[in-house]
Amino acid sequence: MKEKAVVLIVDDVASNVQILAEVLKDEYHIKVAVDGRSAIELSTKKPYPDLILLDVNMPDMDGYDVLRELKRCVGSDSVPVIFVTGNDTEEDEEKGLLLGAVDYIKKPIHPAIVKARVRTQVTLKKQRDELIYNAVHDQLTGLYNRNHLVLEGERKFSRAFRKNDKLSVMMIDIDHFKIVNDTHGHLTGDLVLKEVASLLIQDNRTEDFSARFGGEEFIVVLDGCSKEDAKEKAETLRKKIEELNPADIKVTASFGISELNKEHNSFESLLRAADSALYSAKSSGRNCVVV
Ligand code: GH3
Ligand code: MG
Ligand code: MG
Ligand code: MG
Repeated sequence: MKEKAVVLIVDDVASNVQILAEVLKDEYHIKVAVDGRSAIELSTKKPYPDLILLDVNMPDMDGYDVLRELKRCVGSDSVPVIFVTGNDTEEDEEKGLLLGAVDYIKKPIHPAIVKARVRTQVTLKKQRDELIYNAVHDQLTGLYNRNHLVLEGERKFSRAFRKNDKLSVMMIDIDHFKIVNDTHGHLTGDLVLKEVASLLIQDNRTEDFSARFGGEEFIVVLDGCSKEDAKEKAETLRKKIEELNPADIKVTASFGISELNKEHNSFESLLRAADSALYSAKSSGRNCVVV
C-alpha cells in the first residue's frame, strides 16, 4: 500500500486544527503545530511534510514570517504551503501568493473545497518529487546518474580544494562485459549491473557518493579519503564483486583511482586521472586496482 502523504496543519486555535484534521485525516497523515516556531521546527528537517496548511494570524510569529523562514531553508523551501486564514481581502491574498504560497483558502472553510485543493497540491508535489528523483538517478541501478555526478563532483572538488581536504575518485569498469551480454543476453547483463550497483550502495559511508558513469562504468567519490584508503576500499570491493556470482556468472571489475593534488584544476581532471589509472588496470590483466 502506498504511504499516505504528510500534511502539517498550523493554527493557534485548537478548534480550527480539529476541523481541518477531521476533513483530511482519512486521506493523509496529519501533523499539527500550534505556533510558528514549532511549525518551522517540524518543516525544516527530514522527513519534510508534503504540504503545509498555514494560518496567518498567530501570536509571536505570524504565517507570513513562517513562510519567509521556510523559503530561506534548503529542503523546506520546496514544501508547498496553502494559507488558511480569516484575512479575506484581495490585498491579503495577493500578499500570501506573492510570498510563495501555492494557494489561499479563506475561513470559514468548505470541507469539499479544502479536500479538492489539498489533493491537487499533494498530487503536484508527488509528481515534482518524482521528476526530481528521475533527473538525478539512473533508472536501471538506482545510483546517481552522470549529470548529477558532474554537478556534485564539482561541488566536492571546490570544497576540498579550498579547504585543502583529501578527496579521491574511484572509477570501476566491469571486465569483458560485452561477453556477458553476448553469452547470457542483455537482461542478464542488466541484472549484473544492478547487483554490482547494490554492492556500491551497501559499501558507502554516508559521505561517499556513487554514480553510474556510463554503460558498465561506475564512479565513487570519496570525501576525506587518501589514495591509499581508496585503494584499500577498492580492493575490498574488487573481492566482493569477484564473489558476487550474479546469475551464476563469474564477474570481475578493474579499478582506477585518483587523488586530488595541486595539478588538478577541476573535478573533470580528477576523473581523467582515474580513467587513465583504469586504463593501466585493464592493460595489466584486469581484475585489479591501479592508483
Ligand atoms: P573491458 O574489459 O575492456 O572493459 O571490456 P568490456 O567488454 O567490458 O567493454 P566494452 O566497452 O567493449 O563493452 C561494454 C558493453 O557494455 C557494451 C555494451 O553493450 C554494454 N552495455 C552498456 N550499457 C548497458 C546496459 O545498460 N545494459 C547491458 N546489459 N549492457 C550494457
Ligand atoms: Mg490564528
Ligand atoms: Mg567500459
Ligand atoms: Mg568493461
